Amino acid sequence: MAITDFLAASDITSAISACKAKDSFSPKTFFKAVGLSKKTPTEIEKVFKILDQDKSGFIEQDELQLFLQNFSKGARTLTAAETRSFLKEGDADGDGKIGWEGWRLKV
Ligand SMILES: [Ca+2]
Repeated sequence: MAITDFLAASDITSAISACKAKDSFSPKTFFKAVGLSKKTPTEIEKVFKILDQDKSGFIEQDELQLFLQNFSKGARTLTAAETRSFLKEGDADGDGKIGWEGWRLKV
């Protein structure tokens, strides 16, 4: 299962090019641009599982840093500041990683 199986390639391309500049990434804007905001909870859960590369049940900081590359291999990594603020927004219980609850509310 790849993210491109249920998101339009053209949406992914434009979402990634919209945050090409360092520190211009915003999770909310990205999820909207890529069409994820309109997806069903099941599909949103699938994306969560793809992002959780080591299957720990959480999206940790190192996985978050590679966030964009799950959508497109050639995409840049998130900067330290972007990773930090993304984590802060999705980390509902303050344990330093994003669990399913925080992710679901975020998207
Ligand atoms: Ca993980």
